[in-house]
Amino acid sequence: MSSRPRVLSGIRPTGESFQLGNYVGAVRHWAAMQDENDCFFFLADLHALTETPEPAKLRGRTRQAVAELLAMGVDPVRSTVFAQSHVAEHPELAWVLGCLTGFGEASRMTQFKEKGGGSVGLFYYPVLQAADILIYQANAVPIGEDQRQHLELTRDLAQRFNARYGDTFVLPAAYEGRAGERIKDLQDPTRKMSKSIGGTGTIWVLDDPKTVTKKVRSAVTDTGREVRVADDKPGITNLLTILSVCTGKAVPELEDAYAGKGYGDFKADVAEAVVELFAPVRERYAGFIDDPAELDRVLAAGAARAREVAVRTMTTVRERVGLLAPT
Ligand code: AQP
Repeated sequence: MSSRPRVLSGIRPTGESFQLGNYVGAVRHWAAMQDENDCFFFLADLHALTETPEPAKLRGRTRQAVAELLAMGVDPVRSTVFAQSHVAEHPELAWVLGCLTGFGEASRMTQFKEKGGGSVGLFYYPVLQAADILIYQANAVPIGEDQRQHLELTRDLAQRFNARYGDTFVLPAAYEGRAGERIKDLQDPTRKMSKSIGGTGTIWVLDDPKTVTKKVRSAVTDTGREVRVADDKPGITNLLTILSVCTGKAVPELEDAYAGKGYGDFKADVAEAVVELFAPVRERYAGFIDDPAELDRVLAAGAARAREVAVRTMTTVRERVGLLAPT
């Protein structure tokens, strides 16, 4: 077994492709943490089902998502890359954990409340998420602020299980060292850029250069002319964050560089920086997507590796909770 800390993270294969925010907030960090950690990265297709996507679309999108992850630097040799639904132990453990979750406890999850209710699947989402993490005995989970409550629930459930049935699960911590940049929608910079919103406010990782340029140029800006971060300038603040991430330059340095210049020049540079950032991703993607058999092989190999760990954990869980072993 690897002595490196085990890190687990997932992403839903929803939308047209991944968007700039997914890259900035998640996948670029995944790519960077592969040497020092034993990484398990999965496509959360079971979680995507809460939105009841078109079946053919979900299937196609899941394979496409693998190609995108590889194009963005996820390496299936160093990391275990798989589809959640290929490891049946995830929903199996979720059931066991659900039996330890209070109805009131699950009802308090703010993400569920924010979505205004919905299916039982959506209600169960955080419990499945806890199973995703605990089944691999993950030490750390790179999460955004919005996922903190779900990680707390995961730790509570692990502790509850361990106290009742004996030490079984590692308690996962939030992965430290992940920058917290949130990318906002270009058309409504008060909300986050999101796959499910789409439209001209979302930059897809696979957008061609012309489309990127058009979207950035028509991004909502604020009154005034100054290129600087401010609470009353959410549009410009967002574009500064994007430029900073793409160029590696700190925001104050960029504010200085654009002092006295108008929004036009600034937006042109932001567009160019995003195009440059994703040009190699688009190129690599074209190579990967042309070979679906290879993508399926990547998923099959990843699922086999993931299953090894998941089956081991689930065998212990079954025994501890008193399920009679099949003969
Ligand atoms: N705008 C964003 N800025 C920074 N990080 C972001 N993430 C998503 N949007 C931004 C991060 O990407 C990962 C994706 O997780 P997900 O696809 O499982 O769900 P999500 O967070 O709900 O992402 P989307 O794009 O908004 O998808 P939909 O529209 O389908 O819900 C997470 O690590 C998230 O923090």
